Amino acid sequence: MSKRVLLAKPRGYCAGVDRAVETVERALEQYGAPVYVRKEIVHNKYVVETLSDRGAIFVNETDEVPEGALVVFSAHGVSPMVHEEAAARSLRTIDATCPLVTKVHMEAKRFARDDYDILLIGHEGHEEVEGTAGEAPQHVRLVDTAEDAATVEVRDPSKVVWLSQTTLSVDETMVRVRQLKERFPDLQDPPSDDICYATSNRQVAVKTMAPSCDLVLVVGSKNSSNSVRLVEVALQAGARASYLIDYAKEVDPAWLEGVETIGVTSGASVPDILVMELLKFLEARGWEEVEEITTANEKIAFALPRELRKDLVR
Ligand code: 10G
Ligand code: SF4
Repeated sequence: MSKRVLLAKPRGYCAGVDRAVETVERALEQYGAPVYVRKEIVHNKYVVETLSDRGAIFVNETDEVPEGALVVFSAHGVSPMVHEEAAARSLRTIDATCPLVTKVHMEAKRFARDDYDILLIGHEGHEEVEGTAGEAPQHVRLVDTAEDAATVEVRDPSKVVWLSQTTLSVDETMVRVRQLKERFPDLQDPPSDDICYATSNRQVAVKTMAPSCDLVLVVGSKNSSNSVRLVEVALQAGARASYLIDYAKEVDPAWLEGVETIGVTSGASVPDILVMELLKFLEARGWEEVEEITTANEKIAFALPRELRKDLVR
């Protein structure tokens, strides 16, 4: 049996996550603990635990933050109401919303101003969707399931646009759009792709390797939309099995029985140290050969939030 690992590239941290995690780290250095963070800065257990150990306090809502304290908003974005609530409590805020999420917020605002109905494709209850919808609650209709697409109502079918969450399955989103366009032939496309480069690049990489894999292991947390999508994409693209794990120790030995080729990748919120630990775990069990499958080289990086940069001494 020839055991080998195919390692997807790109995988792991995207530019928005890198910036958000560094924002909390630098805020801790600059202002000292505690630094409050509204919601998980990114949807990764290890990241949240590590930052908590260093003095970050994760809360669900701004009313849990003491008056006048410092709070960081997560990479997934917040609605204007959250900014207002923070201002009402005189909180100092640093907004770590990814600029690519902000771009979608701007689109929502612009189309709402032009009085469009906005069909927002995304997962109900996800923080990003709540933030984007909050920009124009009177104009946004959420489309999550096929049933939503079949039943959603609009005021004027000639003035409708679709936007989306940034971390969806590219293929499934297109299915949803086609479904919507059958009902609303004039449905306008977003001015540019809302599903971001990192989400789509990670899906392309996993799609490329999945047909050769008996098993695809995706490192990522259960509440991480883009990580969960990678498992689905792996299975759709022909992997015989695929699982999402936070840590190498979660690999069930039964998954490895009769397996030769294992694909490994990770979600956009996952530090590469967790992938390296998984490779070590697999190496100890005979999977010593690792081949990287590169489908794109990512060079994008974002500057830290302005509110933080102004205080940093370099
Ligand atoms: O994939 P989701 O949106 O659940 O988030 P994540 O924290 O696991 O990954 C990074 C993506 C974002 C910050 C949303 S734009
Ligand atoms: Fe930004 Fe995309 Fe990363 Fe979300 S997944 S933080 S939109 S780069």
